[in-house]
Amino acid sequence: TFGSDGAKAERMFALMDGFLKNDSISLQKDILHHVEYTVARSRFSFDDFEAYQALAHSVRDRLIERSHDTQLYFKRKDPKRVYFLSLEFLMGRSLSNSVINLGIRDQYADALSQLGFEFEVLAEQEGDAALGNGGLARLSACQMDSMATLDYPAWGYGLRYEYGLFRQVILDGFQHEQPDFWLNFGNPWETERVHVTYPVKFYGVVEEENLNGEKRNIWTPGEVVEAVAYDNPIPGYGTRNTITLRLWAGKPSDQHDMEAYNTGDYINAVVSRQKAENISSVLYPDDRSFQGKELRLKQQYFFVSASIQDIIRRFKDGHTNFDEFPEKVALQLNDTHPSLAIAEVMRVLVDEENLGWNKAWDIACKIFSFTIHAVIAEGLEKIPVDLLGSLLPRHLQIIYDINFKFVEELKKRIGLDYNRLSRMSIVEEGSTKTIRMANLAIVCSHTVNGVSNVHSELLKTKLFKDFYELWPEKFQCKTNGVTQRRWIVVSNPSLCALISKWLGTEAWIRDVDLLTGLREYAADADLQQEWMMVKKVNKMRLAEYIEAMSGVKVSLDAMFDVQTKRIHEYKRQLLNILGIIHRYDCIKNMEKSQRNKVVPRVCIIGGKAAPGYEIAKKIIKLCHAVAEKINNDDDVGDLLKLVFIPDYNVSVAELVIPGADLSQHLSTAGHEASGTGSMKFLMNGCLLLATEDGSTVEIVEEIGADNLFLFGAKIDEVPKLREEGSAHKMPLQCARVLRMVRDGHFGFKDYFESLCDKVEDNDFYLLGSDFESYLEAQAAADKAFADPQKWTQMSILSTAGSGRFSSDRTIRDYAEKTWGVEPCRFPSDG
Ligand code: GL7
Ligand code: PLP
Repeated sequence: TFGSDGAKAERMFALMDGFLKNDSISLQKDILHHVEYTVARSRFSFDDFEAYQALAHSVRDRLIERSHDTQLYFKRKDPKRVYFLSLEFLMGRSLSNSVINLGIRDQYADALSQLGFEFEVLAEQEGDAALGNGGLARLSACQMDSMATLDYPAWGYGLRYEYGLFRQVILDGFQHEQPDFWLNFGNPWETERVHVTYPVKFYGVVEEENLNGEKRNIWTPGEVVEAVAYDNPIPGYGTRNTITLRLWAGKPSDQHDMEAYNTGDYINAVVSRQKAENISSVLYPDDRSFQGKELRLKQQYFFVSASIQDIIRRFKDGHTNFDEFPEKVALQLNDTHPSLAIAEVMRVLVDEENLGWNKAWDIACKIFSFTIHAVIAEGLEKIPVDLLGSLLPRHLQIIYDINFKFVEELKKRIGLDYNRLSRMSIVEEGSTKTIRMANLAIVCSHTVNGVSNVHSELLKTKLFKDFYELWPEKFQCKTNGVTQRRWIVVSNPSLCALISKWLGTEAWIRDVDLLTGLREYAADADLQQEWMMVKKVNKMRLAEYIEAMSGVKVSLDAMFDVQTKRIHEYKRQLLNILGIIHRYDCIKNMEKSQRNKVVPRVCIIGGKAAPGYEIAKKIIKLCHAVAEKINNDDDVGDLLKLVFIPDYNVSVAELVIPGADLSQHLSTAGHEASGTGSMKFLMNGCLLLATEDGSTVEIVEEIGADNLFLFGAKIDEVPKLREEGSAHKMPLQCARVLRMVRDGHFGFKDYFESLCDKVEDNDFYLLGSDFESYLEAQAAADKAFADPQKWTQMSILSTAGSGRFSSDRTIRDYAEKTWGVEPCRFPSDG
């Protein structure tokens, strides 16, 4: 390193603009070098996939160089760092995003064309890194991009699953799950750090020992697994800073079970060693509810323990006094999944660093902050005490101790209100005693936040009211955001160029508030013309994809109406499908002469259902059954098409979102904590048809209710409507479409019966009561679409108002108000 010669180091940093050159000849040589020596193919003969691999390795070299510089710089400046702990990261592809953030996309495209390849074609060779389920996981990825771009000294920590989110395959309209063994052909972006490994302990016993008059708890584990680091570089845009997403994989430890070898059971010992790798092998594909499964708990602790060991090692490299720990470390808990980190930090500080309980607790309370992504209590993790006690006996003791002290303190503050005490307790008594992970996280964190204004209010007034009343100062709101780098610059290059042209600058890519500058041109006929052209090009791209996937030819003049997201009852894809059946029914019953008034639509639905979520799977089947009927009805032709896009993931989203005219966000009010898909559609000039839920409420504030189509019950109306239950009348149109399904109009009538029952019996998600209002909003959308100028103006205003929903804004807010970290920018322009 640079030692004590600060001036020399300063000079080094100023001089260095990287060892690798980015001119076309250097890039060509680098790519060919990797073809020959990394991919091990002849440089005179290699195919697209091999070219992609070599290209990726040459980009990786540049990323590594920058990430070394960044880390050395951080080390020298020693700023407070933020560690973002998340069990899920939905990164998607890395190639295009990396070269764009590095600012060398055009140079690479040029170099490749000299070699006879096309950048776009090679980019299509890359598979998705899908180490997460949906919105929560994609949010982590967007936030990493913003942390890098805004020069924050940040690290991401997670798990390197060998099987990412399952691939969705549709057979006869039914969802089937196939494993996503995404590492099959290697992963050119990651670097295995064979020297960055930590032992992670499980099971065993805890014994109290008396050491020189002091009591100490000694945990003797029954199993030890080694965690190995895999580093993934995250380049910032317009900066040389490149931060790291460190993912842990399990490997057998030498300490694993020497006993078994010694007793001579060699084969079983080897087989059992292999089990260590299972910890990080598969991502849990359910984004609805947690399951008290041992493997899941093991995954949580495994990644938490390795991360905390790594963080403490980095701190100790330069610091000896733990009093400084909170000045150097902020730990962000992304949902409750990593909240065992609290017990782990306490264990390390008390048992290994011997700081004493009070001092350790004081430190822990200064470093943790906690984001809640759930809306309802049932979504919160509760870990059975028996399970926790057997897997992590010392942690259970620590959690009991935290709870004991918390409850004692609480009694002093609120008296002996036993109902409230039992609601707030970290330990839930009951037939199965459980640990409430959210309560643990709230008790220890200095800041707790929701992910939209309405969600943050709900946390204060409903879900965690007791805690809010105790500690109002802890509760904050951090409305989610998405990165405009991936969601405009990478995925919609034509729109990107158009925006830059009209704003006269590319500065909005780092300073997204500049997008508001588009407002003054929203009615400009020239901009509108160019805007429509861009949309058309993107629709063409999407139409080709649809035809390739489903064989359905769609008209570019039709409104492309999209609902893509995980399939959930609360997201109400069923409402969408019932609306489509209604539309079909209306067209069929219309005089032929009237049909020219119908606004043609291509309805696009996509999303995965959790493998065990029967109702969600039926919704997918219903969508296919209805599509089959409509798409083969020549009488309806281009007036209505319905397509299901299989295997919705980040790459598919990058294709679908820019090509959408309208996008639907139909959650029953009060159920979507935020929603982030809507923000991506908004940025891409797509109009929203939505309920006033989650972040939509803020989108309305930003773009005005005139520029989108709102419908449905509001959050505070929902409880009353539910109480009225079946007493409220099902609207006739809704009853009619349900009848069509029940009568077997789309086949499979027995199979769909339970779907219809759900709506007609208790209608928890209020499809019936929102149906008319939904149809009205749809009619308003048709009317607006029939007026291209008006529609285009609304579209421009949507993009212009999307700046507030950039993850740059979210991350700056976390950094300033929650983490207390400051930018630490490598002294160069990138
Ligand atoms: C979620 C919320 O459901 C979603 O509304 C939110 O946008 C997202 C990111 O904050 O978090 N919570 C959750 O468990 N998943 C989500 O997508 C899977
Ligand atoms: N899945 C993928 C692949 C996404 O890109 C997104 C976008 O945010 C989501 C899920 C979340 O969508 P929504 O917020 O609409 O649920």
